[in-house]
Amino acid sequence: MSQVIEYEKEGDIAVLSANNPPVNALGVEVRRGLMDGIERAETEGVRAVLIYGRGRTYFAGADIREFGKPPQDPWLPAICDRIEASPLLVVSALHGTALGGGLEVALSCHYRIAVPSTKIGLPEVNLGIIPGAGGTQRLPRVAGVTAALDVITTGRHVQAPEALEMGVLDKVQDGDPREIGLAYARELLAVKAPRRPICDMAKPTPIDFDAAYDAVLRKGRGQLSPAIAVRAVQASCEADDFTAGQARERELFTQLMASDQRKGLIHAFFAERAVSKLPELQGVRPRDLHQIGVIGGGTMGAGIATSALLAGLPVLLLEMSSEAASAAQDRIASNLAGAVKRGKLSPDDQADILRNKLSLAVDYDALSGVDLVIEAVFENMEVKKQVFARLDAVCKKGAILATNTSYLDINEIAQSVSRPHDVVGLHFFSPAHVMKLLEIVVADHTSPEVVATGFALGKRLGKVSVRAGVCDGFIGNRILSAYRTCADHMVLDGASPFQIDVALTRFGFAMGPFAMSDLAGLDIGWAARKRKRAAGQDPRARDSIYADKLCEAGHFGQKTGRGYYVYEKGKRGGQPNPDVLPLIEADRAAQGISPRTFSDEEIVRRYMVAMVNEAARVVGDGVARRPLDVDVTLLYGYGFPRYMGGPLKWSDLQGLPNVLDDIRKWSEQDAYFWQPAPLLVKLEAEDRCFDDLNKER
Ligand code: 3H9
Repeated sequence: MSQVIEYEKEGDIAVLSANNPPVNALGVEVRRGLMDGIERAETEGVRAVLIYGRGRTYFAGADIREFGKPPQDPWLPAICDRIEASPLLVVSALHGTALGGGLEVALSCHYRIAVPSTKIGLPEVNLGIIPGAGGTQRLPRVAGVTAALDVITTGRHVQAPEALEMGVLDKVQDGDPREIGLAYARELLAVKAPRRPICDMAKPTPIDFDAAYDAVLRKGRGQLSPAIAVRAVQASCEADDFTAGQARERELFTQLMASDQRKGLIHAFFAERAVSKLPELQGVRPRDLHQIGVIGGGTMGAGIATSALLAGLPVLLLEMSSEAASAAQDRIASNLAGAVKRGKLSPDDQADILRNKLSLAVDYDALSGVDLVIEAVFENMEVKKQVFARLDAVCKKGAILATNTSYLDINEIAQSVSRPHDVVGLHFFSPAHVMKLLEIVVADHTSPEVVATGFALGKRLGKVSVRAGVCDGFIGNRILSAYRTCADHMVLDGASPFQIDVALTRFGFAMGPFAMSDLAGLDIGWAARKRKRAAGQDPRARDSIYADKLCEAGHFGQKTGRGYYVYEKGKRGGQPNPDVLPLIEADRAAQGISPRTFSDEEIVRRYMVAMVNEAARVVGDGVARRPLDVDVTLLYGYGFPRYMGGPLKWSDLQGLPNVLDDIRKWSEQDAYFWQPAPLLVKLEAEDRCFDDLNKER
């Protein structure tokens, strides 16, 4: 018998228990074990079979690591059909997460019982595929088309009580999965409950599938799998019989399995789990965090404080005056009210947080007891240094001193304290209580224990944390600066900001770069440009002043109601600002540029290639440890379409030599901007790609 599926007999019930940690994924050995177990039970004269998972969960799905490799028999769909066709009564007892192929195995059993904390779901669309072992045919038969489409196209996890209401579960009961499963099987045998194969149930009632397809496609912003899932569910209503529906599911599943979107999404799945695995942190114990301090209660500081409070961490917030402290408290209260509205926090917990977990102070001495303090003050080196010198004086030994700077040199900040090993960058993204990305910026002297504490804090706050090195903009903003510059060049040469935004959102970005600048505040880019010009730019670098003109007129984007777009109060999004094109035309005229037309394809290609080129430099310089660190940063902080896996996965899928060809071609017009990153040239020469580096590091 297989190692990962254990076979036992309990009276006239055969028990098949899965033991394939960590999540009982349905790899080939598990599938063989299930097939053998069912066959053996049928020859041993038992009356029923119980299937359950040992450890933390029932089957959490097919083994994703097998995707893209040659399939190995027996296939999961065959196992599901075999279980369903068994003449014995087959029962599954669920706990943990019964997801994807796991739920499909459960649906092929005749009865399902689960402990109340169980979550079920068919999250395949999040991996760029659809359920491929009968899920799109069986779920609509038990739950109806509307509920099945909701579960399959969103991939959401459904709690056991809701799954019971849907008809997916037959019983929910507290207890040990094996015990409740055995008791339920005995109960069913005692009442001579019939076998109940879902494949024999009537076809579900159809809905308007074309409308559902269009709605899901629009919502997916270019992601195909949820829309294709609609077509598979449609087959459960329209195919001649269950087998024909399964065949349609298989055809669509196979088509998606071969797609780049599947490759991108699976890369994203493993990359986001790999980012926190750093060899230098193996065995390093993070410091304990009982209370954290936040300096500055503006949008960023209040967001960071909210994030910590929502995670149950007491926060002491320092402001310059009691008026400013009270304004910060209002901001936090409003953030928490948003969390209540979204169902993430109960009103009682909200009141408790404001009463007992949040403290306000105007005096640095109040920070003497905190374990970690994050400053979110004005983005200016001198101001930051003063803050750090004061923290150095008041904070207890072992307290971590963190800066939320987006660009500034953390090594220089660390020089202003007597304990540079305790200094780290914790770069949150606005709004900090919503955005999932946290860059943990490691300076020259930051100790591994401090880095490990940063990662532990990120995990506690529910963030995806990425390690970054010190440079202007770290991983994300440094790359942003390059592709944003490329967009500015295209504007100078003839594209409009509005065309660029539309081309990129059609491509799949959550927002175009100009709408994004309006959201972030045009003053940020303005300050960065002034800093760069003051530091002295290379004379070969192209510059533009049309954006400065907007700022000089006091237009900073959404916060002032006017930027590239004009924003009307109460309305979502903005309309193109009519002042922008004349400013651009003036800039072109002053530089003697005759504008040309750009196709949307060229806009997207230049933007993406500029992103890849800078990302390759960031990896080459060691600012990002691996290409996957860049990918995760762009996915979680910059609205990069997840189904493309991140810019460096996109580059691998495009073919690195093709990306380099474009850079070389464009460098004929602008040899300064389009210098190929040395790492790209090296990988091309070695006939390797970014994924090879991911595997090595
Ligand atoms: C499918 O089923 C297709 C079928 O319809 C048709 C087939 C024909 N495979 O997330 P965690 C690893 S598609 C392999 O940190 P958590 C994961 O990489 C599948 N490995 O834990 C990690 O490894 P490591 C549908 C998997 O408690 C470790 O397990 N199912 C798989 O935060 C722990 O994972 C899904 O999409 C897998 N399926 O969350 C479910 N799943 O320690 C995907 C996990 O080396 N999984 N690993 O980094 C999840 O959503 C979460 O992992 C889960 C646990 C909620 C289960």
